[in-house]
Amino acid sequence: MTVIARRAAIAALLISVSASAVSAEMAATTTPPEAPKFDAQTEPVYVTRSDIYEYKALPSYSEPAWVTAFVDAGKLPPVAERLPKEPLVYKTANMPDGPGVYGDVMRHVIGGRPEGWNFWAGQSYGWGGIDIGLVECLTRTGPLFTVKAEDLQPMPNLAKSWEWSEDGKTLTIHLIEGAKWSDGDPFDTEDIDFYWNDVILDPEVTPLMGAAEATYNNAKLEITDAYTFNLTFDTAFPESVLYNMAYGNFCPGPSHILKPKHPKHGGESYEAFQKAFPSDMMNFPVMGAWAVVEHRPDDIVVLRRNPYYWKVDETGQQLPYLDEMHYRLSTWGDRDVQAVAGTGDFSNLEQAENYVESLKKAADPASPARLAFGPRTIGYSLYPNLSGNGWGEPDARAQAVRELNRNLDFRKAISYAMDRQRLGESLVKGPFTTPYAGGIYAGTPYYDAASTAFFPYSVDSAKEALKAAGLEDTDGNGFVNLAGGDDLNVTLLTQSDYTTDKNLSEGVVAMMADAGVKVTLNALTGKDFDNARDSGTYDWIMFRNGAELITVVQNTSALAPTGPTTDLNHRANGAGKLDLLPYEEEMVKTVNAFMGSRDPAERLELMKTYQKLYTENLDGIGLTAYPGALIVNKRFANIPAGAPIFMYNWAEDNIIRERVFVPADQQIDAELHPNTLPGELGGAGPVAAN
Ligand code: BQZ
Repeated sequence: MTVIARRAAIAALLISVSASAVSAEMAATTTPPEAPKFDAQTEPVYVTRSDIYEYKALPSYSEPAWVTAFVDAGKLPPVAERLPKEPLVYKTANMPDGPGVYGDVMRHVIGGRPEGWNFWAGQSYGWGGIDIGLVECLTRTGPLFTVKAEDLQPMPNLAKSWEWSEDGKTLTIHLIEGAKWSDGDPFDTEDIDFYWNDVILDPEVTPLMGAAEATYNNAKLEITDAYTFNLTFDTAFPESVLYNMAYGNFCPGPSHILKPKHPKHGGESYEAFQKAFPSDMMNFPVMGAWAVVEHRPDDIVVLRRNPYYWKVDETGQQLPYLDEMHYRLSTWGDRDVQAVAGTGDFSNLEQAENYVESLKKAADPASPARLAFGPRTIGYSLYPNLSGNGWGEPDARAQAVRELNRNLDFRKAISYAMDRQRLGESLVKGPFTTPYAGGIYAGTPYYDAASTAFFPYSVDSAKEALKAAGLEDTDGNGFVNLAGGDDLNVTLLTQSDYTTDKNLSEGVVAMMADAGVKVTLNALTGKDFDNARDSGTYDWIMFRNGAELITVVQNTSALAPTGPTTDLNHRANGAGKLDLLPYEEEMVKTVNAFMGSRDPAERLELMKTYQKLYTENLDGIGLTAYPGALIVNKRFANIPAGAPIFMYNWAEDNIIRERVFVPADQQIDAELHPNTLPGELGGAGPVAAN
């Protein structure tokens, strides 16, 4: 060998040695970087739940004058007969602007589309607050952002009160008495019985939200009388179950309408049951403040006040104050644009790409809208599908990816490959975004930095981790190969309705390519995305996290695969089997212990254990977190200070829309069906008094 060749060989050896010496170690995990300071612009006024409302009879009640015309025409009973014995009474002292006046409309803009009204058989109403307003639930959690820590419990709603037995294994629930559906039919335990036996417990029926059968700890339900029922549990005091009776989970439907269409009660089939109330069928009975009276596809959904709504203010005015509600059927991005322009009235500013423009517009004193940032509770994670036993029926390629997903070194490679700072800045520059390790969000009650493992950006470490997972680029084309020689090819499921989801996903594709892994996007819209997510037909998914990683007490069972369908990225296969990894078994034990504990100190420790398990094992790969901003038109009154766009629920629930009003001198003339009420189910829509 010539001298030159020898020197070259030595140099190459030195480089390879130094390279392998340099990359022999993956970068050590750290705690997450300090988030740039970003104070929420407004703080809530902290109160107890009973400061907000109570249930009691008032000496007299009133209604909009145009509704009295229906009573005078014999089309409606007097308002006192339309209300429960003890209506839910919102307290004046908790109303930022006091009792309101009737009239006007809130004009929402949304990116979803209503499929039909059978929420209980899985039909979407299009999100954006439609379902939150139409389906009321046993308890309520949205407004809990204003509740003092020492009183933090779900708020009563259709369930007026509850108590536990001595041994904590029986929960007795008392419904509000005398409330009625928007068509006048009584709300009572007939509705509970149908919801429990013919929705929750019927394996052929899948509600739109919530892994119901696992959120009630396999409880047994027993009806006692028209307004009382018991739930009995195997374990004592599973208090988290009351959180899982809020929006999305225990929101009974109108059994007098649903039951006849259910196959167990004479209905034709499960498919016919699901499709029995199509989105062009008007006046579907609700417990919510407004009912649907018009739906112009891809244009607008219009709702009119529910004359039987079971809530009042302390002066006896039946709520809501607003007579009409609009949902303009557009895009989520357009919701921001219209809210700052004043052609729409509300937006959860959650797509960081729109922040600068929205802030600029809202900063103008003449701006029609108020914009207020809240805490950093919007965050995205990349979740590998962790099922190895067939959830989502993977083909050979997908199965090979899942085997890798179940390998911690492979998940470490993904995490090391993520330049989270750059991902965040690709959405918006400035103090908004912060690298997010995954798991419980920083700045929230159960977060503990010392229990949070953060894998810093390091392409070398990513490559080292891939090698440790048995993956190398054997054909030199820049992408690692599977044993059979093919390039590893991963699909990333992302929601195409949101610019943010697509931008982050494209960032992930580029960064994984730098690390040597080929990723291709599968961008789906709305229900298709939700269906792919829930059926497990994906390798990796880009997901905007749920409430459980913010408050921990909401949807707690979703923190781990505590049941066959509770977890986002690991659900049971067709045979109902969950092939949990050892750390997942530990997470399940920890979450179940948390749900069974009533000791605050113990609960804090359990969540430190959970956070360690989650972030050290990369159950999800956190990417970026940032604050959302609530944009509401300035004409609305009674908007609570510090309302986050998302915490225990979305702002459509948090701001308590039924007690929002517009002062008489600021009302606009935007009602499309003034002085009308919802008509008969299936009828042409709103009806006039005469
Ligand atoms: C808020 C929310 C109210 C669903 C939906 C949508 C669905 C998901 C999620 C959000 C929209 C808005 O979120 O983005 O700001 O108005 O409706 O429900 O993303 O695709 O399935 O979980 O809530």
